[in-house]
Amino acid sequence: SGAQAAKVAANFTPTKEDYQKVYNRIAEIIDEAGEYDDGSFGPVILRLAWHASGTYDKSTGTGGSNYATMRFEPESLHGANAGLSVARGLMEKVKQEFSWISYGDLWTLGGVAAVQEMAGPKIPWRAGRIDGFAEHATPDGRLPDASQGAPHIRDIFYRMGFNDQEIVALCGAHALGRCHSNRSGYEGPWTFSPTTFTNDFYKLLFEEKWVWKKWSGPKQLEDKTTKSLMMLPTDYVLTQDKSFKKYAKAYADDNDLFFKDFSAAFATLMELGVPTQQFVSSEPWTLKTLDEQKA
Ligand code: ZEM
Repeated sequence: SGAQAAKVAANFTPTKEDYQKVYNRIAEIIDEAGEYDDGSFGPVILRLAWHASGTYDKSTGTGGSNYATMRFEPESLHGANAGLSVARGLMEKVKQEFSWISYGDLWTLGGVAAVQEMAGPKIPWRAGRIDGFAEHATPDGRLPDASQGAPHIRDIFYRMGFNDQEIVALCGAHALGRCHSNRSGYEGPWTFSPTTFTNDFYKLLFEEKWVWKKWSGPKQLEDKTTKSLMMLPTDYVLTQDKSFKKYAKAYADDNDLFFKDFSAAFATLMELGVPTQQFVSSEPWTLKTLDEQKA
């Protein structure tokens, strides 16, 4: 009966295997991008997970991934979130199939799936976020502004609780995806393989000569050799600031170190704003890629 079904649903306690099923569905959708960008929804799904988490303010305990407040206006309309309706729409399809999952868990699991399916490091992940309300939405200005310098980058990421090493590691995500002039105003990809997770972002920063692009758009750099790649002012700062440069160089020289440090910092990012007692397991889970499950 209907009442019985409702009772079963209410008593349903998802296990690691249930979250693996959600992961698998997201992984399939990532590859169903057709003509969209470079044939992958991975980068934009990753960016949703980052913007859902990067609003955290450790001094007030507000923001972060717990309540998935980007579902609400005005946060959904913040300039920094332009274009992320694409990713939220994709995640909504998954939510229709797995209605028991919270939006915060769904979006952060999307970030994990995007990194792993694009050949990145394994990201330990825990379930337990709950859906919040519009009143939990965060004010505009909590996410980084790409036109700014080192002091701004530090203000934003120190507010989340990160240090210089973690900042530089996290920014390596710009190996993936691209800028869209109709979203941020910036244009172009950072690397030649925008759907494969590598340390190429750092390598290119040091190996290419970067010059200011001559155009009517916002100030960005282009590589002098092919003029087909880009760097944001905030990306270039990672080679100019002494402390940032030390880590960027280390990641350019050592892909394993980058993978290890990115994984740790990204796992932390995904948990910002989630009270520890909410997590359903004390030990994080490592979910399998689609490829690993084929074996
Ligand atoms: Zn990004 N990012 N980001 N970023 N980002 C863009 C795209 C992507 C900054 C930023 O302003 C921009 C991190 C850090 C920082 C991704 C992941 C992560 C774009 C282009 C901009 C302007 C948006 C567009 O036009 O579509 C700044 C200033 C950052 C720090 C200083 C961190 C940390 C990330 C994850 C860990 C990803 C995957 C994209 C590509 C999105 C896509 O649609 O292809």
